[in-house]
Amino acid sequence: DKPTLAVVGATGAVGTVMLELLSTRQDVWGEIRLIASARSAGKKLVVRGEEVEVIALSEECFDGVDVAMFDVPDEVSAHWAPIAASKGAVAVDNSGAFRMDPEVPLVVPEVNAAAARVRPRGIISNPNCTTLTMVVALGALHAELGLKELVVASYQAASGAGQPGVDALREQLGKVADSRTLGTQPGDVRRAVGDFGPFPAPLALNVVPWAGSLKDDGWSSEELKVRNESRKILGLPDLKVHTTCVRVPVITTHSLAVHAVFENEVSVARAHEILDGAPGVVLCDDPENGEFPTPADVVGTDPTWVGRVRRSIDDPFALDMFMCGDNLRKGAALNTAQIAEVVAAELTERD
Ligand code: 2RA
Repeated sequence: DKPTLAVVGATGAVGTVMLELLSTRQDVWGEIRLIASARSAGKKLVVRGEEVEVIALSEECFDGVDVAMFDVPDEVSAHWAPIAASKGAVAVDNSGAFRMDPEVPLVVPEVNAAAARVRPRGIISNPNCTTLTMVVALGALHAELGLKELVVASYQAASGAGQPGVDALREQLGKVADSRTLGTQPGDVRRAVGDFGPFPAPLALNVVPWAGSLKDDGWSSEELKVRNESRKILGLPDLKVHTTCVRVPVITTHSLAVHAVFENEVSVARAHEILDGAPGVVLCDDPENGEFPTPADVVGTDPTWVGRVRRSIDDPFALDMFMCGDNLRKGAALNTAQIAEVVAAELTERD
């Protein structure tokens, strides 16, 4: 029998993309159960071309479930993923609740699929979307060249802050679109926009060097996630990572400028060869013809797009690159679906 899948958080921004993916990817699932908060129970959503009624989250929801995906806030996952696991399901969690737990693998199937098999708590974590924007391409380069150090600046889309982020950006853009003068005087955009939504400054006509919450020594939680999660996924606990996370007025698709230092001398030709052959990566690097990834072109696609590959002028061991990935797809729903499929294959093989 095909395994039973539960989607917890089916009505959210990532949940919506998840239903679309489950309807278009190879169908490895028997029953798909849709679960959300009591507020959304009774709603009917379409998955695999059929209407399915959403049920309210409860312990009984997990009866007979083989794999339970969680696309919910950290505190909801922290409470419910262990309950799903105690009822025999493998929980695949897209929140930050378990990512750095040494007993929970943090999995990107193209990089460390085997790690999904060792899950003492019955939970597998899906990385943060910003980490996911670069780690597939970096994993491929690391396997050949040995990664030593990363310097990263992110250009993160509004939907990383959920639907309220998207709503806020659209509203702000509406308020500034018709002006011929906004953006020329200090504070004029701030005053015109009024409400910043989930961001600490206006996002329209602006960039905001902040994502997440304040941690020790001035670092943001997002910057620490990029560092710690990259180390865990790549199996490089001592990797040096320097990150600045920035929000930009893009709806969906995160971008990253990456300076990567390797153990071995690098060349653009070798990097192109590696990236071109890497599963889940699209090399788009022909600046002479204006070809490089941009969020507006990448949004809605599955792979990590890499362009502007250059060898550092001052370090023959370092590459500079620009990467883009849809933060709701590979950055969230797609990677979760891929992990769940790895588990489904394992369960089916075991039967
Ligand atoms: C963001 N990475 O873009 C976060 C969401 N998980 O805000």
